[in-house]
Amino acid sequence: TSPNQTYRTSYHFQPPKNWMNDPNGPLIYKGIYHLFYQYNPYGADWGNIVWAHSTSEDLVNWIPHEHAIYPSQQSDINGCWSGSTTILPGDKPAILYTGIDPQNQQIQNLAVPKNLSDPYLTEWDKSPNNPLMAPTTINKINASSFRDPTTSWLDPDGRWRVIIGSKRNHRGLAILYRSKDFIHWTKAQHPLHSANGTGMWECPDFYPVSTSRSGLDTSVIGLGIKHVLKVSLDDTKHEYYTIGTYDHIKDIYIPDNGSIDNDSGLRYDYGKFYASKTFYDGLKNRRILWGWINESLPQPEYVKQGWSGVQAIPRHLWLDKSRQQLVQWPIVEIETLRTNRVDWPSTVLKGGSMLEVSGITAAQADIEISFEVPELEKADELDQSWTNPQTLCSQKNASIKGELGPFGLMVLASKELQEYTAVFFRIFKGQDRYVVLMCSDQSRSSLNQKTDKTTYGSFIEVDPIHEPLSLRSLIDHSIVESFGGEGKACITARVYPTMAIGDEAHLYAFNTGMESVQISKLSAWSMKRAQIN
Ligand code: DQQ
Repeated sequence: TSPNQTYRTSYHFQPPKNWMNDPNGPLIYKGIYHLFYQYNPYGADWGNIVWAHSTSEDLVNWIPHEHAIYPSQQSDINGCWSGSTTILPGDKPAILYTGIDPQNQQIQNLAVPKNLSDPYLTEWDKSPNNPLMAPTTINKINASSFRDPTTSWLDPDGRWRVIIGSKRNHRGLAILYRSKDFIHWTKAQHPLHSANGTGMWECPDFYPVSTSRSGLDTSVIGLGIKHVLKVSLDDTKHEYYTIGTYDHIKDIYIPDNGSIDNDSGLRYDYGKFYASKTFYDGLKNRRILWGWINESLPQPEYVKQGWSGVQAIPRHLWLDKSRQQLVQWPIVEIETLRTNRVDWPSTVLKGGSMLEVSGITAAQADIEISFEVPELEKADELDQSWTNPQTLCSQKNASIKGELGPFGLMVLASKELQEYTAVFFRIFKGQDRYVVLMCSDQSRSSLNQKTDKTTYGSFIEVDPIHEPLSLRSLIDHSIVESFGGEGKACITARVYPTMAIGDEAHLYAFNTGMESVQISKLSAWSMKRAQIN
């Protein structure tokens, strides 16, 4: 049966049908970008997992290939789970991935290209040495919590390092292995890092960053460089990262502030975004992030629909000048899909008003808007107890009037506003500064009772006295990917409107607050359809 097309995307990466989850082993080879992904060839729910494979010359348009890795030997007969690629000396890609063996143990395998002169890397040979890493009675690794090898890095001592996600009791672990030849791996005594109370660490990612937008290849160490450790928490399906220092002599990672295990942790995305992975793009000198946007439909519904899961638009990422967080921005190539540009002159958006952004296809659009707020001193006081931004966004949803805000965008909105997704800001007066909250409110996104309508939110490190408050949203039928403060906070939502579909979808700038705000800039575009698979 062919999948229901209503909510399929026009420029986000999807296979033609069936289940997709984690992005795997992204890389660039001989000028061609590769994306592998967790895929079920037989249905729209999770299972029978293989590495499906597509390639692209521009990260926008993709062609499909045969599955790169699928169950074929003892060491992966029950599934080919997530993993990463590493470019070995001589420009030789290598995949490390988790195989599920006949006893359903999680073990780590190696695969290398059959033919290095094929830029599409369509065929992969599994190592006769598989598995390279496995749980034993001596290493005491938990055989059902040992998966998702990272891209490896080479230290000055000439040995490769890789980390594997794991847990012991409720402590999340980044188990470290070392190897001289990429085949024989020895487990280090200590994990690279661990944290109590987090549960299983899935899909860890570990890489160097600097405040330059130029990215760093994974083995680079040195002055001015920080490291990022990201983990995906199986218990909550949220990802957290910290910024810190990698001590390559002691082989440990030390976060600068806080840790993964407290809930003030940093996230790439405060909405639906999971099992993400970065890679270094040596062609354009940048680090790129891929992440899976998981479903907001319940399982029987997405099975009925015939497809499930989308990849977020790849994001260029770097270290913010504060060195306290990352900044992310959709790859510049996505702008080649922009068409029908609409610009507004500077416009006052009065309290309690809304203005339609017309002239573009509102269900398939890219919009950038900036606000200036003249009367900051009028801001409501921030209550000391309002520490959780997501809770605050749910309590003060898009319909709750404040002094400054909510103001922002109503997207995928039906004409009479029976349905809308609201992405907006509120400004509060904190102890010694203004505090900006960014929310994505899905509570009215659909009349369909069955979809997950959780509201998301984040505080965002912008100073509204000195800089305009900017918001960019990528809208693609059932996806709203929003970037606040030039990429300082990102929120991705998965929505299933029943009325605001296709030409019936509208886009508005709105201000439900008491005070006026100024729209200092607004540019919006229809997005053309990309050629995807
Ligand atoms: N998905 C894979 C696992 C990984 C999980 C299985 C994260 O390797 O831990 O499909 O979504």
